[in-house]
Amino acid sequence: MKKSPLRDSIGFFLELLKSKDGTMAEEFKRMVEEEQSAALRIVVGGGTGTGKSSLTNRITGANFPTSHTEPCTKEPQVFEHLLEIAGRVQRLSFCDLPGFSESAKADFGYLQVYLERFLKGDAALYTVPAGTRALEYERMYLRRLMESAESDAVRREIVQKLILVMTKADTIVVNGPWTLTATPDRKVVALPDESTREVLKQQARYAWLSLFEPFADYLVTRVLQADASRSLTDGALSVRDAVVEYQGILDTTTVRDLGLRHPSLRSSIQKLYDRQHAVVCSSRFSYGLEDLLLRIFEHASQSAVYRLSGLTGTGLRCMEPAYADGLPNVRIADPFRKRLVELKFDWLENNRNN
Ligand SMILES: Nc1nc2c(ncn2[C@@H]2O[C@H](COP(=O)(O)OP(=O)(O)OP(=O)(O)O)[C@@H](O)[C@H]2O)c(=O)[nH]1
Ligand SMILES: [Mg+2]
Repeated sequence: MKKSPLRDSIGFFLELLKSKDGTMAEEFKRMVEEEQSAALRIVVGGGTGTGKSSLTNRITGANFPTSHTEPCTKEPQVFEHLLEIAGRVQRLSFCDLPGFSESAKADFGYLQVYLERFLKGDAALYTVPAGTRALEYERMYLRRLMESAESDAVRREIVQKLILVMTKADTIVVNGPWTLTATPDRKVVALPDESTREVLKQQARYAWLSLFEPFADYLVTRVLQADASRSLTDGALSVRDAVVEYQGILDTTTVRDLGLRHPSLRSSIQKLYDRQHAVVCSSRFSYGLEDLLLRIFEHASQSAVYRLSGLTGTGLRCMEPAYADGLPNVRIADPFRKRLVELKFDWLENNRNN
């Protein structure tokens, strides 16, 4: 996506808002329109079989081939998708890459493809499946990718674009199965139970640290806090023009200490820490996909969060009843009678007018 001052600087955005000059307002309008019409370029990389093509298909409606058994995607494949959010259309261009760990020869060939595509993209997803703690190969591939970058500036750019995605969350079941429940508009959503949610969160942190720790020097995590207008610097934490930023890796002790020193920033500091986790999702259960989109938007453009504050109702949170009926290892909660029912969707039909 083309760089624009709006994209680069929230300070500039705020200045424009303050301006009473009509030409500035026109300029602002033009830039917003330009940004809205540009496609966000999202690149999806990771090991073979981690679910990259399935994720791309589920989010965009593409129909890329997937395989239960063998390495499948051999060339980058792009699908452009129009997402309607809060009455506006956002163009999303997803580039699904071949997976690494297929063979040493293939992996070597894909390295240049990864480097080129990651640099062209606005956000680069790096997928690892839930439940995996053997992450050395993922780390090594990332290290190779960084080594093949031509300069420190390029390495920094790659790290800034990376979003770690933990796929196949539905395969994690701790104490009880996932629960399917119906929404008022007769769709179905899947939710993990408390223990599964907690384990997924811990796995998301573990995977994120495993992948990002070697590149901590390049890492900058940012969130917006509209009322944080006063600049400050406290070690690795800084605030400027409503952007709260942390350089490097946050731990829980630092989160607590910073929160005590800067109470007005406490929730932003917690958000920064939450960003330092993989985004947990499941294509099969349509779980976590809106969170992933929001993370992509925030990553790619600070200003985007203003126009995307209404990012719900994309349909990505829900499944069609007929599809959900075929899912294994789930139980169903009847939201109307507040009880668990058997794995059938007749009740959905029976309760259509409730
Ligand atoms: N349980 C579960 N399985 C999934 C999910 N997403 C993908 N899979 C399965 O994982 C396998 C691999 O999926 P693909 O989408 O082909 O994986 P890929 O990363 O594109 O693989 P390559 O093209 O070889 O790199 C298939 O059997 C999918 O059905 C998910 O969210 N949950
Ligand atoms: Mg694939």
